[in-house]
Amino acid sequence: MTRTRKLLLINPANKARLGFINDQSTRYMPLGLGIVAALTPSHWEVDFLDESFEKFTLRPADIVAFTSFTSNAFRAYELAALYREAGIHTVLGGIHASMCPDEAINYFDTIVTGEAEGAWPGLIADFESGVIKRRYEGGITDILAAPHVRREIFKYPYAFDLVQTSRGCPMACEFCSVSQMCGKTYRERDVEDILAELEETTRPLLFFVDDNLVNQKKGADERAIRLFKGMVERGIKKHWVSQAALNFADNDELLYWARKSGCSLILMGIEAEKPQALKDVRKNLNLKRGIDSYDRIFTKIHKHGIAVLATMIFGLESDKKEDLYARSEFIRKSSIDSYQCTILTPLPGTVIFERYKAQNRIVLNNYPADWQHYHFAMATLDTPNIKIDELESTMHEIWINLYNKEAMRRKMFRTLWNTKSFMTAYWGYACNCNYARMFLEGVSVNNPNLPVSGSAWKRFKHRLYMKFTDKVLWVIYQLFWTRIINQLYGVPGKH
Ligand code: B12
Ligand code: SF4
Repeated sequence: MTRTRKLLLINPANKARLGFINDQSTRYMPLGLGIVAALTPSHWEVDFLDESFEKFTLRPADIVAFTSFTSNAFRAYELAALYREAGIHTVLGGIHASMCPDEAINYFDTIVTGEAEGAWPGLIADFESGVIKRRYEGGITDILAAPHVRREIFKYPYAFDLVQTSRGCPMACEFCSVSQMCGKTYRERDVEDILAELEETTRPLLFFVDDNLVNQKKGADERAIRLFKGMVERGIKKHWVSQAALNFADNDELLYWARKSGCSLILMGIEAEKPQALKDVRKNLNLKRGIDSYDRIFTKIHKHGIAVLATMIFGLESDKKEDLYARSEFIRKSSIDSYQCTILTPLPGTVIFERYKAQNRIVLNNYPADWQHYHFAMATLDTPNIKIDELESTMHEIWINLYNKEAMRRKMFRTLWNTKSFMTAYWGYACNCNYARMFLEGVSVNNPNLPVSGSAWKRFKHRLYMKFTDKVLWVIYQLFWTRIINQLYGVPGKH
C-alpha cells in the first residue's frame, strides 16, 4: 500500500513592502503552485499557506515547496531555513529560482528551474524512492498538455480568479524576463480547454495573466474572439482584466466581444512617451506604432467601455530629471485611465541587469537581502543621468502628484465620461487607489491629501473641486458603486 505523504506549498510575502498585499484586491493566487498541486499524485495530501493572508507557522510536511518572484525570494530563503532546521525537505521553483539557480541552491535542498510540468512528477517519484536530486530542469513544456490549475487549494478570499491562456513572448524587451522564462514563441492553449477551465472558476472577477492576450501571431484576433464569444455563449459571467499590446485596439469585432464577455480594464505596456526612451529598452512594438498613435488607440478602446491601465517606466537610460516630469505630465494629460508608474529595476536574467552590472551602476547589490527592494517602487541603480537618491526623491514627488486624491478623482470622472460606464470608472479608480497604496507606502505619512493616510485625510482643507466632487462621488457611491462592490467582493464597503 502507498503511504500518504504531505506536501506543503508556500507563497511567501515580501516583508519589506507590504503595500502589495494590504488589500484583498491586490493579493493574488500563485497559479504556479496550483499547477504543482495538479501534478502531485493523489496519495499526497496538499496543504497551502499564502503569507499574504495568513501569518507563517511551521507546519509538518514531507516536502515544503515554495514559489517566488525575485522580490520575495529573500523571505522564501528565511522560511526555508526554518524548515531545513526542522529536517523537512525544501524545494524552490518559479521565476527567481529559474533566473538565479546558483544562488537559490544555497538556501534550498532542491531547486527547480523552468516549468513545473517538466520536472515535478519526476521529482516526486525520486523523493519517494529516496533519490531526490539537488536540481531539476523543467524547461519549456507543451502547453497543450498543461493540467488545469487545482483551484481548491486556493482557500483564501482572493478577489480574482487567475487563468492563463498562453505563455511566451518573442519581443524580448530589455527590462523584462518573460522571454527568458517562458520562451520566445507564443504557446497557446486550446480555446475549448480554457473555456472548460473558466467554468471551474468561482469568483466574479477574473485576471487573464497572459503577457499579451492578443499576441502578434497570425490568427490571434480570431482566437481571442472565439474565446470571448465562447464565454458569452457558455454564460461564463465575469468582469475581467488582462494585459495586451497596442494591437488590442486594431479589431472592432474583437473589442466588441471583449467587452461583451466582461472586459473592464486592459493593461498596456506603454512604458514611455518619448521614442528615445522606448529605444533604450527596445520596446519595438510601441516604436513601430509610434507614440502619436497612443491617444487614438485609447479612444478606440474607451468607445467599447474599456479602461486603459498603462504601465510606465521612469529612469530609463536616456532619461534626465526633466524627462521624468514630462512623463508624469503626459500621464496626467493623456486619456490613460489608470497608471502603474514604476522605477526601472534590473531583474536578474534580463539584458538591462547584465548591462548595468557591467557598468557597475547597480547600487542595491547586497544579494540576496537586497532582492526584497526589487519590487519597482524603489530605486536600485544610478542611471547614466540620475543618481539613485535623486531618482527616488523625484519619484516620490511624481507619485504624490499622480496618486493624490484630486488627481485620481479627475481621472475617474474622465474615465466615466470616455467610457460611459460606472463599472469601468470604478475599476480604473480602484486600480489607481491600489497603486497609490503601493507606491506611497512610507512616503505619505504626513500628507493628508494622499489616500493612504486614513483619518488625516479628513482634516485636509478641501479645494473647491474636491468639495464639489465629494458630493457627486457620494451620489455615485449610493446609486452605483455600493452595488458594484457588493457584487464583486461580496463584502459591503470593503474596498
Ligand atoms: C500575474 C503576474 C503578476 C500578478 C501576481 C500574481 C501571482 N500571485 O502570482 C501581479 C499583478 C500581482 C504581479 C505583480 C508583480 N510582478 Co508580476 N507577473 C505576472 C505574470 C504576468 C504572470 C505570472 C503567472 O501567473 N504566470 C502563470 C504561472 C502558471 O506561471 P509561473 O508562476 O511562472 O509558474 C510556472 C513556473 O514558474 C514554475 N513554478 C512556479 N512556482 C513553482 C514552484 C515549484 C515548487 C515548482 C516546482 C515550479 C514552480 O511552474 C509553473 C508552471 O509552469 C508574470 C509574467 C510571466 N509570464 O510569468 C509577471 C512577472 C512574474 N512579474 C514580475 C514582476 C517584476 C512583478 C512585480 C515585482 C513588479 C510589478 N510592479 O509588477 C510585482 C510584485 C508583486 C509582489 N507580490 O511582490 C516579473 C518577475 C521577475 C522576477 N524575477 O521576479 C514577471 C516575470 C514579469 C516580467 N516583466 O519579467 N505580477
Ligand atoms: S514587456 Fe511584454 S512585449 Fe516586452 S518582452 Fe515582456 S512580455 Fe513581451
